[in-house]
Amino acid sequence: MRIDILTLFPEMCEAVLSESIVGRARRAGLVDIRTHQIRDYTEDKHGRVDDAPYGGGMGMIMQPQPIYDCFQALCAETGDRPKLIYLSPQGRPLTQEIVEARAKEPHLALLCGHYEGVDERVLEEIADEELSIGDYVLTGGELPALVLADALARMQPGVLSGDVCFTDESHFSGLLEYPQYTRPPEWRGRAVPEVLLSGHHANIDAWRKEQSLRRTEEKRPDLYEAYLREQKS
Ligand code: 4FD
Repeated sequence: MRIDILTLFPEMCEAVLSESIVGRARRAGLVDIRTHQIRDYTEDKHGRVDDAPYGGGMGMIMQPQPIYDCFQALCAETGDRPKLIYLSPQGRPLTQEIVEARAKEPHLALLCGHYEGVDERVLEEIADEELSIGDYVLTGGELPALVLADALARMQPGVLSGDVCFTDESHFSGLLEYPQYTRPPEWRGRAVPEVLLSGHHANIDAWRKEQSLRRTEEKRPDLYEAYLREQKS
């Protein structure tokens, strides 16, 4: 899949997207993620992309023209019209379900707002969806866009190695992960649970399922209730 990020901070995005699993996936051609500097499209002779809000009030608002022209240039270059997702605190809360649905799209564009937001008219004109990564406010939409791009990239075929493949996540679906251990078998007086060293795979699976249930009940009673309801139906 291809993801185009429209931002005032492409270097911040590139820094994150060049590292680790996403960086490797990009270099391997498993996902095509590109960043675009919105400021390159301003028609203002001083390079401005923001202005004071009509009606008064705090802060600055991103003007519609540079964002619109940046998106039009992208459409012209690729010869298609990707779905554009605007990251904002007012968006629909992002979930793994949304990630898995959008990961099937061949091409997405992500718009990162800054200052106190974006002129409403350009959103009406080009935004297909508004998503939020949680109920808190950040200085810009870059971190939310990077969160979404990472979550989308790891769903692409070949990005995760076979033994940590995302299909494992649906194993006890709707429950939290069970605790994991590696060597050494004893550390600071703490032993690895004996069943994990037993080689008895049925017992290990049963222990992990029980741990997932107990942790979900303890840490996320909302998910636990949903899981129980799902089991009954
Ligand atoms: N919770 C999120 C997204 C963006 C953001 C911004 C309007 C502020 C948090 C539009 C106001 C964008 C989120 C930039 N903060 N800040 O997903």
